[in-house]
Amino acid sequence: MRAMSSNRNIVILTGAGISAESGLKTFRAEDGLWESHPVDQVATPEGFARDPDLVQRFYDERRAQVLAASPNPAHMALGHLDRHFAGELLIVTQNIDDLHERGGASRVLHMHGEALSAWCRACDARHRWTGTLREGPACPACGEVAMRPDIVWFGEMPYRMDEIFDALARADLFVSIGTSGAVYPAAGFVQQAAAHGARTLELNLEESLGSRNFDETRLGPASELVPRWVEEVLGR
Ligand code: BV8
Repeated sequence: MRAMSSNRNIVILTGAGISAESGLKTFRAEDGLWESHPVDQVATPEGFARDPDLVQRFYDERRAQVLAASPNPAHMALGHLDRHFAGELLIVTQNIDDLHERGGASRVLHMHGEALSAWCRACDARHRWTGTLREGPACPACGEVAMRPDIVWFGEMPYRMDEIFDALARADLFVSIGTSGAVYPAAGFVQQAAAHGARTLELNLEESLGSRNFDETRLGPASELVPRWVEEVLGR
């Protein structure tokens, strides 16, 4: 198989596992996020319609945790890659935290939205938001009280899918880091990249639902695997 350092166009998909060592909960661990709040209660439009206060509080809590968290060596390594890799690079993240950006990466696409963003359903404006939404603040743009978390819930269309599909079609390397492969369409990206000839690599703590779809799977914590892989790609 060709050397890691010969790749010129890399797409990286990250999931909750890359932020686990920053202290942010994953979803499907036994003590995971969905453990205390079933998905359909807090991560669907129906759940929000049924009990907006519960959902606003759930994401107010996640927003505060994101602000209190710090990037770990995996985020820092991807930031280093972003600054030094001469080829094309796109980090598609399922995560709603901003740890990739705080780790120094800039070519980041949040396909499931962002905890630090509020979306006004009256005028469609989006605002950087570090406070709470449970009190029903007025939209800074239109003054209406109609703001929701800027998060893609189950049943909603992920953001910027065209850009993602285009990047997958052009990639010569697809790397999945810290995701269980449980949720679509993200879980299908590995097959799309492979169908266009990309090499596929999975870096994860344990076997995932999609491991059989990868050319290579390396098991271990992201904070160890990612810095090592970045050195390989940069040919160090
Ligand atoms: C949609 C935001 C239409 C909320 C999330 C087939 C095709 C298309 C859709 C579907 C389909 N079948 C079913 C569907 C519907 C649904 C779906 O997939 N359901 C599942 C349950 C079957 N999908 C949707 O509704 C999506 N929308 O389909 O629109 C469409 C169709 C096609 C094309 C375009 C549009 C919208 C889904 C988005 C939901 N929102 N997040 C929030 O954050 O609160 S999902 C949420 O769970 C995450 O964002 C992530 O995407 C997903 C999976 O989580 P992971 O990140 O993988 O985390 P998890 O805990 O599961 O795993 C962690 C992994 O890390 C583990 O493997 C663990 O071993 C590892 N790990 C742990 N520690 C470490 C580690 N690895 C390394 N180091 C460590 N230290």
